Amino acid sequence: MLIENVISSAIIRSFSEKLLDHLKLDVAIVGGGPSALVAARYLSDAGLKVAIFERKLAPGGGTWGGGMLFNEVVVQEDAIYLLDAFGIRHNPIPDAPGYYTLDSVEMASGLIFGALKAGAKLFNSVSVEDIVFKEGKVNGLVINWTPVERLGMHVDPLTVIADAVLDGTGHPSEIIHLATEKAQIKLATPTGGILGEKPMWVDNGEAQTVENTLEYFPGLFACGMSANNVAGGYRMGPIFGGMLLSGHKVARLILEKLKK
Ligand code: 48F
Repeated sequence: MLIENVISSAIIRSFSEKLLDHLKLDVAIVGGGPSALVAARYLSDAGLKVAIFERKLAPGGGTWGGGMLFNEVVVQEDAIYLLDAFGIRHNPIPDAPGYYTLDSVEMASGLIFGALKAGAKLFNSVSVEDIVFKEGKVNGLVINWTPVERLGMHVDPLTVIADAVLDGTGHPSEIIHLATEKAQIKLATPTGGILGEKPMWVDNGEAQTVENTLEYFPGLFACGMSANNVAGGYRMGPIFGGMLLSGHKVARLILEKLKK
């Protein structure tokens, strides 16, 4: 076989095997932002079959650009153990004990690498456009290529099935939106609906990100800014401890739910 054919057939075969092997999952994660990447790592470490579906070509969500494109972010003391677990370096801020700066590109790439090394699979340039909803339960995701979505091509999607679905889509909470609008799900919030994100209040937002990380409907969990949007939490800008802790918390919640 010519090398040109070897390369093409090897890529097509190994991608197809990967996708086929992940059509039935323990946990289907939507979005490859920081909270979801931490969740993916700990769920995979526990032996679960996990895949992340990320709309963009590059996963990492809102981590790459730091604050206003100054590519540094801040993490506080209580989440430093997670940076250490991923091997991501950090520097203490001299006049703010308990707070650290780190390179946002190292954080993004470190979280991605850590999740993949733990065994999670990542399907990038794939958009989740709907949920599978059968007999009152969220059973999986409806996926399509992002270029198909972006170009508005009339192409039917495919599906993946999962015991748990995690909405890690950040500020818009896209999957929980879909679930409330299309399946008329009542969420575990005071109104049964999405309360909507509040403006910036850093320390409050950081604490609420973790508190709001919950199972909002049987089989449907939210982490990170998605959880804050669902439960009406404050935003916090380029401090990421809450995101990392939210990812670790949701992994524990899902493991407890699936009892694996
Ligand atoms: O928003 P994002 O980074 O998620 P997060 O873990 O972290 C939030 C912070 O980055 C930042 C912040 C911290 O102060 O406020 O915003 O909550 O990443 C969400 C990812 O989900 C992808 C999107 O491209 C991004 O990479 N995404 C969103 N909707 C879909 C999706 C979808 N329908 N299908 C696939 N991916």
